[in-house]
Amino acid sequence: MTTERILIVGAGGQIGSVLTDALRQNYGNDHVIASDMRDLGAQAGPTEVLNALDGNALDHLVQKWKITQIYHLAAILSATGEKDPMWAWNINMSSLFNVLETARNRNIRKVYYPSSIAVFGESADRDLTPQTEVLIPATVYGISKVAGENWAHYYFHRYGLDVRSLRYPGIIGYQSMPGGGTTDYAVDIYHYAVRKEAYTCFLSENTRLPMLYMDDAIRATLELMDAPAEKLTVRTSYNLAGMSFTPAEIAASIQKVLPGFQISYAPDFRQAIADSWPGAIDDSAARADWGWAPRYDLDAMTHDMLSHLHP
Ligand code: AKB
Repeated sequence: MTTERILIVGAGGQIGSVLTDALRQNYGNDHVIASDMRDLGAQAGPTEVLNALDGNALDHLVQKWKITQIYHLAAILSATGEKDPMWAWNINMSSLFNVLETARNRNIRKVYYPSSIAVFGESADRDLTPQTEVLIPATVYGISKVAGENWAHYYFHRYGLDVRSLRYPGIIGYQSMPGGGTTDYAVDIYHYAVRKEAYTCFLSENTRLPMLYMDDAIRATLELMDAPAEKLTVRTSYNLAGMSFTPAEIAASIQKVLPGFQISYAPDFRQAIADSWPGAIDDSAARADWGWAPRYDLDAMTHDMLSHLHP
């Protein structure tokens, strides 16, 4: 019987909702408390309404549920953040500080904080971005993740707080919809395909970006959090890779299963964000330190997505 009690902040989001189910399977429904800004409704385990900007409310929940681990998934993503940079910065940083300070004060055992490929930008190697790279992001989201990674590193070295982090690429899953990212097209496209609708992509056809299937993303997160602390050599955030593809390549993968599927291109402001990101990243540190290996390539993902979404 586990003594762990896990609080998920942002459990209503694309990754948070799937991670909640996975953690409940591992730890038991009552050991995982799902919190979000909005009411999550009836679930298999406890839920709470939490505004992550309210540090006192967070501290109260941690005491109420005798929390031992926090997964902090609430954030404003790349595309939404560009519409109001100061608002996005405030939400992303204030919520992180609330989590880090509560964790430090309440002797939380482990914290999970996702970073992103959005930390990379100007002067990064686009072809296979190394773990240790110059970080000059083009978005406020990326800036907040660079800062967040460094605060995670600081809390680990200064206070011994065991914060762990992954630089997620675009995450694609059938279980939930993304909200406000530049990689969202790669989820939307499957929903259009199963409805037999043509899809107009907001990125140009040859825009290559790193992506990861949801099953792999969840497994990576759980494996990192389960890894022995002494194995972890990266205390900012680990590069994490699965596959890389362009909109034209994902469309071709869908057309192998649904030959009538059609795509056209109308790049908008998100093109500039995508152009600032790498096409592929080098995750050899994650592979060496805690045995990371993705299981899904593009066609395997397409098969799984379409078989789950098919009406
Ligand atoms: C986004 O597109 O903003 C996110 C990310 C890559 O972090 N999906």
